[in-house]
Amino acid sequence: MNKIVFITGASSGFGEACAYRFASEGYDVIATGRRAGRLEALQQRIQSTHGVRLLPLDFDVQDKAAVFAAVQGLSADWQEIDVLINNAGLALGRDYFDQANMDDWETMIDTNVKGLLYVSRAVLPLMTSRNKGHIINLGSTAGKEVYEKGNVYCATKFSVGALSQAMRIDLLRHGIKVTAIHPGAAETEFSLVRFKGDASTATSVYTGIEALSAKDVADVIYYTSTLPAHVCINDLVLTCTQQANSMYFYKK
Ligand code: NDP
Ligand code: 8X3
Repeated sequence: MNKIVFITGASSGFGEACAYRFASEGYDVIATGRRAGRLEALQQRIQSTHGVRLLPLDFDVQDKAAVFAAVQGLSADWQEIDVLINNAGLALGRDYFDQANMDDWETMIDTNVKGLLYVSRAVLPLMTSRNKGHIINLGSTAGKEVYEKGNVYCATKFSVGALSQAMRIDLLRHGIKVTAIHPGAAETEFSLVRFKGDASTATSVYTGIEALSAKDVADVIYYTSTLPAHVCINDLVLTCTQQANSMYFYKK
C-alpha cells in the first residue's frame, strides 16, 4: 500500500507543488482547497502521470464542521495518513496597523491559525491511533521577524511557530514528528491574493530577485519527510539567495 499525504491548499502554489512531488515519490494524495475545479484537474493530471490515487476534497478550513465532516468521511483506504501538510493560508492587505481592514485580520486569523488547528485536530486521531505520523506546518519568515505593515499576517505566522512547538511537545508520547517550514518570498498566487488581484503590485514583490519557486519549497518539504523514523527537523527557514530575512533583500 502506498503512503498517504494529506495536503491543505493543494489547488495552487506550495500545496499543488507538494502534490506533484509526493505523487512522484509514490504517495497517494488527499488534495484539499476550496476550488473544486482545480482539484479535479490536479486529480486527472497526477493520476495519469504518476499512477497514484488522488482524492480531491473541497472545503473551507475556516469552517470547523466542514473540516471534521471531510476528514471523518474518509473511507478506510484513505485513513492511514502518514504526512499532514498544513499549508492553506494567506495574507490579505499590507497596511499600517491603524489603517488595516479588520475583516482581513479576521480572515487571516481564521484561516492561518484556526484552520490549522481544526485540520490538525481532525486528522490527529488517525495518527495517534497508530502512534505514527508527521505534521508539517507552513510558517514563514514573517513568523520570524515582524516587518512594517505585516502586523496580523506576521502574528498568524508567529502563531504557527508557537503551535508547532506546542504540538511537538504534546505529541511526543505518540511518536509524531512536527516540522515547521518557514519560507521567504516565493512566487505563487500569494501576492495576487494579498493585493486582491492587483497584478502589477503583486509582480513588483518579486522584481529584481530570483524568488523561491513553489517547486523549491516542495522539494525541501519533501526532504523533511524522508529522514529516518528517529530523526525530525523541527524548524527550517529557507529563502532565496537574495533574501536574508523578512526585511533584507538584495534587489538587482
Ligand atoms: P497560494 O495563494 O498560491 O496558495 C494558497 C492555497 O491555500 C490555495 O490552494 C488556496 O486554495 C488555499 N486556501 C486559502 N484559503 C483557504 C481556505 N479558507 N480554505 C481552504 N484552503 C484555502 O499561496 P502559497 O502557496 O504561496 O502559500 C501557501 C502557504 O505558504 C500559506 O500558508 C502562506 O502563508 C505560506 N507562505 C507563502 C510564502 C510566499 O511567499 N508565497 C512564503 C512563506 C509562507 P483555495 O483558494 O482553492 O481555497
Ligand atoms: C510570505 C512571505 O515576506 O510576504 O509569508 O511575508 S512575506
